[in-house]
Amino acid sequence: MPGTWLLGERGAETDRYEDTGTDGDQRPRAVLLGLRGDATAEHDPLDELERLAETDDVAVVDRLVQNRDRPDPATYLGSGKVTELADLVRSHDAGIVIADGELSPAQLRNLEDRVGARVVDRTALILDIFAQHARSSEGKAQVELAQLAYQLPRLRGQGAAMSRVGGGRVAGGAGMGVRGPGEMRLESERRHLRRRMTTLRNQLVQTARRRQRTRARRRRNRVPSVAITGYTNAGKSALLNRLTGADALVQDALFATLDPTVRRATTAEGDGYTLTDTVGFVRHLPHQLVDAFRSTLEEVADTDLILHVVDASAPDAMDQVTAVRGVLWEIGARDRPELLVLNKTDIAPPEWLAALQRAYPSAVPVSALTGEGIDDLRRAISPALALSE
Ligand SMILES: Nc1nc2c(ncn2[C@@H]2O[C@H](COP(=O)(O)OP(=O)(O)OP(=O)(O)O)[C@@H](O)[C@H]2O)c(=O)[nH]1
Ligand SMILES: [Mg+2]
Repeated sequence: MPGTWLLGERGAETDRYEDTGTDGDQRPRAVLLGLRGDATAEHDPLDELERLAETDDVAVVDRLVQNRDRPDPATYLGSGKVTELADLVRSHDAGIVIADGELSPAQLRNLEDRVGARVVDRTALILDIFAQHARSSEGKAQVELAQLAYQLPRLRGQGAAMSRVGGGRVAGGAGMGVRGPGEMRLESERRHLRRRMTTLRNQLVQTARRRQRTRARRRRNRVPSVAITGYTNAGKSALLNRLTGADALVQDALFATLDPTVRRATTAEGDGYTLTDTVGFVRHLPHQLVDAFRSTLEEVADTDLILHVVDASAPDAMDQVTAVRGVLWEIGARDRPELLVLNKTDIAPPEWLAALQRAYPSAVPVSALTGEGIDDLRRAISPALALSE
């Protein structure tokens, strides 16, 4: 059952979040929490967090934002705001607080204790969505590995009253020889997790090797490869379907696609190439996921051409482009030729589309939904592929 183990100690024994819903809506209720260093920012970062929460079947009942540059090291929020948050949680009868960032183990723990609700950070939320959407055994193993990497420093040693020794500090000397049962328990849990992580890594290495062999074979046969990449929900799978007649899952949800799909496609001149649809990116993609999905992502880094799909109807489309390029950089794909595709022209406000075209003059506008611009895209793909020879 996915989604059970990432929520820290309090989530370990329940399936998913506990149900705190009242009346018709059975979904767990959450208050979103964010810090804003730059109050003048054009779009509210909590909008994206809300979409992530909805994708994970959580009802958002309120938001709390504090203006400060840096999180409080102990409680993330300043202490006055913590009280405000606790009141808000109580008045909405919310069972969860979702924070827009990655909280340290101590911040999570302190905030939970002071607020009286489970505190989930953005990283845990994204990991949970991935767990819900993983289908293949490789995808499941990758997600589990990422979840364990997240969980390892956050273990608390269940059942025992832990001395307030933060994770990893036991070896510092102070507590030597006076370890209580909680610490023993904690160490055995850590050992268990590490063993499982090793098993998963070994399993993933095997799959990665298989994948490398397939790629090498295609290269020998001189079949060019194109990878579709882009921000989550940009329309990557819809574009794959439009270009190849595939029936990949298209959904108005974040991270609908996790497992790569490879299809044969043909250029305007009739030359064959492979087109791969794969996992989408997001701002601050958790590093545990980047690590665990490295072999999937390397498939992108290893292609002849990257089709970078942009949702032209998103108010923050340019930021999304920057975020995607950041991940491409991180996975070693920075020197790959990139063709930008401005998707959803059917619903993008014309002035946004015009601004994007000014910013990215060689980008091709299309609508994967209506098919508009797809022929132009086909025509643009062949020279881009030829360039990469
Ligand atoms: N109006 C409009 N909607 C589109 C277009 N292309 C995709 N969509 C919609 O956008 C949503 C996301 O499409 P997907 O193809 O699943 O997006 P994706 O990039 O594969 O998303 P993930 O796999 O979740 O990262 C769906 O609701 C699609 O119907 C388009 O050209 N126009
Ligand atoms: Mg998809």
